[in-house]
Amino acid sequence: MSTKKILVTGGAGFIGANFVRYTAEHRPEYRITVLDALTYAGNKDNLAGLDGVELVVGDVCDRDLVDRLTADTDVVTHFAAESHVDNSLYDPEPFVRTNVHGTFTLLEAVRRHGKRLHHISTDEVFGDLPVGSTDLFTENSPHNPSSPYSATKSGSDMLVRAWARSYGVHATISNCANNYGPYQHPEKFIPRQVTNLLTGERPRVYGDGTNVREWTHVDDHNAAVHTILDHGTAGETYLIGSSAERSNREIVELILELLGHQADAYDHVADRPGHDLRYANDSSKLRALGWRPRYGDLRQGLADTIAWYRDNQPWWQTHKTIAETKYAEIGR
Ligand code: NAD
Ligand code: TDX
Repeated sequence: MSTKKILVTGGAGFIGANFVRYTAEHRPEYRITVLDALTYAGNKDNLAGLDGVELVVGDVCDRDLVDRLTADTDVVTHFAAESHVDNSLYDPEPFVRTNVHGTFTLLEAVRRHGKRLHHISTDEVFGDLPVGSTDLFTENSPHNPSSPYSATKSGSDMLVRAWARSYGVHATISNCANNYGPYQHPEKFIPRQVTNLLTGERPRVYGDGTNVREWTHVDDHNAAVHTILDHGTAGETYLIGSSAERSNREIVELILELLGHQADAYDHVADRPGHDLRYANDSSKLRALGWRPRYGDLRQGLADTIAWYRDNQPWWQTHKTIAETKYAEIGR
């Protein structure tokens, strides 16, 4: 087995840390270095118990640091981002900096050193689809972002496409739908509702709750990233999605049921400005490379996720208190 070095930006966040854990378990040929600024969303405890993983605390916009780490790796997977739509509406500046300038910094480093890059993105770059339709996003859907978050992720995707085409950078992009699983920050929808119930509060649903999301387990997302690293074509984009579409109301009702509450024991709060209606991906291009979601049963995946939050209150309690203070300021 020949060893390969992999640099994981944002590897102390939700999806990145799960990627590191998945890679350590399933792909022992990789030697892993994490570059993470440990913002409010990053937590070195997410990597606890992993021997041999090097954590470099630093900024993806730091040209010299990124250059040095890129020179010393074979592959870069780029997860680092500001990732929460509500935060982007409140304070967009860090989104422009990290998501756009950070991706630019990394692209210039992989260009200088001729390294392989996989860029992690979101289906939010395509805007939204009507609720009730069967339309799906494809790799050829035009970008039509709604929020500062999705606009800056769209900008980062465009930079990657341009660097691949004009400079021949060996880069691929994936756009995944909503993820769920362990280590997700309690500011996000599913962990917020689960931790509300675990602390005696009621779930809070924006608007009428008819907005639809396609939920993919984080391990399925990360397995897809490895499929693209192994079999993807440079310059190509791949959509990742489980086909498990649910309205926000359906998700909250399922969480309530799994935690033994009445299905209607939740509150509606003010809607998110510009709230995207529905996301759903056609992932047939990725499936042609051999990827399939393993968590076909959303109910079981959610039950496992709820159990993880129940067992790990010290991990989320402080994050939750801070997140709820921010939500109180914006009335949601
Ligand atoms: P997250 O907010 O949980 O983690 C982001 C990580 O990036 C944190 O560890 C943070 O410390 C780090 N980071 C932020 N700014 C940085 C900087 N300037 N330099 C270095 N590190 C920095 O996010 P996540 O949910 O794990 O998302 C990871 C990636 O996946 C993002 O690119 C996001 O756009 C994308 N994505 C997320 C979802 C989802 O449902 N969460 C779905 C599709 C795509
Ligand atoms: O308390 C809440 N109540 C509520 O109804 C919160 C936090 C959210 N919502 C709604 C808004 C969305 O319709 O739930 C849905 C999911 O919300 P988020 O978890 O904030 O996710 P979303 O805005 O869909 O974006 C997520 O998926 C795509 C990630 O945060 C992004 O990083 C990813 O790119």
